[in-house]
Amino acid sequence: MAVSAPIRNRVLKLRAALHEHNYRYHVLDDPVISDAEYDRMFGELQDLEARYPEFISADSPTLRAGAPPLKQFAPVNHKVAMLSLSNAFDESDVLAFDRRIRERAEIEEVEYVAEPKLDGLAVSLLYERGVLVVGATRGDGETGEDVTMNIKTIKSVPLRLRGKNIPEILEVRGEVFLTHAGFRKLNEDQRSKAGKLFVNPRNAAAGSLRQLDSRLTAQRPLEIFFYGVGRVAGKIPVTHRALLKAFKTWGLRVSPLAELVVGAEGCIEYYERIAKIRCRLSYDIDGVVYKVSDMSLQSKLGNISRAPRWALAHKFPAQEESTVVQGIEVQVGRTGAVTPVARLRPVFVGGVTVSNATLHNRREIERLDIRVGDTVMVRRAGDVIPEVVSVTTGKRPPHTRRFKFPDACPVCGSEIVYEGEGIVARCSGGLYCSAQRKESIKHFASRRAMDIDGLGDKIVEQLVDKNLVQDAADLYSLTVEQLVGLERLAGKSAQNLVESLQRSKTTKLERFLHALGIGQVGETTAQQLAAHFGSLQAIIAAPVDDLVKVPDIGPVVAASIHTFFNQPHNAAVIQKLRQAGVTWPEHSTAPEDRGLPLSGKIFVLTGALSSMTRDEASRRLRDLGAKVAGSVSGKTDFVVAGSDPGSKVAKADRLGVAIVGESEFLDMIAL
Ligand code: D41
Repeated sequence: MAVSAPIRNRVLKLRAALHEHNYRYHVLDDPVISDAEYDRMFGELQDLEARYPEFISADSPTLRAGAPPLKQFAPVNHKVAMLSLSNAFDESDVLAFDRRIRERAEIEEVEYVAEPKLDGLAVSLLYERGVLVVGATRGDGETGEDVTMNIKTIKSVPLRLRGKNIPEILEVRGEVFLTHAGFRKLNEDQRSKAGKLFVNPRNAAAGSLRQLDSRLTAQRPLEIFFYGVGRVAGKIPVTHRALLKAFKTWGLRVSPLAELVVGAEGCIEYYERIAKIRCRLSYDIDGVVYKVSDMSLQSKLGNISRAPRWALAHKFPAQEESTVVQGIEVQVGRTGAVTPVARLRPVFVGGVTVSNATLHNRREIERLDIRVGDTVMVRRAGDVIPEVVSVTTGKRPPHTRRFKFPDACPVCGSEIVYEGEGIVARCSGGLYCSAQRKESIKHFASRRAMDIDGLGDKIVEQLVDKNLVQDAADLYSLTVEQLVGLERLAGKSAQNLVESLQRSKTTKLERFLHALGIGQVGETTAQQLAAHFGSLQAIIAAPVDDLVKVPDIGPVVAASIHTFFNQPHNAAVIQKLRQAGVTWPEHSTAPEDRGLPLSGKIFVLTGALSSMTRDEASRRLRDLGAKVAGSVSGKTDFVVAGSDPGSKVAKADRLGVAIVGESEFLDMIAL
């Protein structure tokens, strides 16, 4: 008995401290101790609870490590039903929603809280006197499953609420989800254990939450945002907006993107704004939700069937749809990479009609075991290339055959060689392969390279097939007479093409470099090379040691550039282009020598800025003499972190690179 008082005090102290640090980390995003210190305190508490079981409690942070497995989940009756949301698919649905509310309430203008609609799982958490007692899934809205042990492993879930004015009984609702990074990490772990891979973050979150062994759930990086209440005994604020504020003070995480908007117009403006940043968020959302903020108006409006009249989910175009594989082919790219593609029955997904999807590589084909005739899920998110995420094997027709990756290039017949642990297939034909020649000429002519107006893909293909051009330089000796014979080129457009070829000869060094199609050198690297060296001669002459001084250029890219300029046939094509009259202004000194305020400084931008786009921020920085790199390295001087930044901040932190927020950044560019 004599020992127990100091031990009890220590246990309580550790628990209180761990709760506090957890809140600072997950809700305020402002930790004051290191992860290692946290782990040490956590370990000490675990140890004490194991030795003195009388001090174990239902709100102990140690419960986050999980508990021994259950046989099954117990059912939980939702005393206040978990309603669903009515959906809107276009503006007219939003206008009708707002009109109905104005008419029923007889008011001019309605205030809504708008927030992103997370693509996760709805859950309900019951707090009694501030302590988490039950966590349940939504189920059918009436009855869910008791997943309390699993919910307790989610680090951003408070096991005990903090602050003042906490209702005696408070049931809160929220969405459990995984970030993209968390999803990737989970699948990597699964792969290394030869476990089952999840098709998307939502399925992975669902699988993790419905784990009978909560010690496994504890390993999964689940997160939560809270957005509403169920049963309440006690007082809560009278507007939804104030409720979300109270949530935050109680330690319940809410979406940082939630905001008050006015009328249908405010809703639609919000929708468009979120749609623009959707692809930059670190988690999946499938729309936005509008909720009447005034809670007395909410109760006046009531429900229609299973959905409240005062809330609306305004959906984004689906990013995943199902369709049927009509064929599987391989394509040969500019650098010889052989990529399998699925030809699909056209399907509307992510706002466009998709009829081809990449299958990435041989390993992906093996993983999916995709076959002609299969029903598949296709995904198109943001501006990324559509891809096949999964095969619905249950719908596979009889007599399908496994796809066999070819051994020879389907275009030139050269042997296919494998790189990168046998995953990346490459045609060994080089410029003997007409597919590679066609692609490199298309790239040369493209808008962001030499910008040759009127030289479409179909024309390039004919020029190569008819042997009128062998390489990009041959384009400049084409005559109107040669061109008029081609399909899609009547007299006038042949004339126009010759003129635009002439026009393209006066260009910029960065465009020319980009057009050459040097391995690993995209538009940004081309710009950085041009800015750093000022002339083509200087770049050709630069040893690898000088090339790596350019932002974003590491040893691999430097070696690729160096090798490119040392190939006799590349040197010959460059000479032929210059003789044909391709020219650009050259600087003898690089711009960084001009003594601008941020000369020589290397910046990396991450996350969204509220005052300007990233492009605009880059331009402002360049105007001030700074360089803007795409990835963080030891050479980086500053990382500018906007909202919802990515892994770059963590990397900067690791490398000791200065991280500045938006206001600091604005100060820097206002110099
Ligand atoms: O982010 C979400 N997925 C989300 C779901 C949200 N932000 N708000 C929601 N609000 C509600 C009401 C208005 C009914 C409280 C919801 C959901 N419901 C919901 N999630 C799954 C079913 C219903």
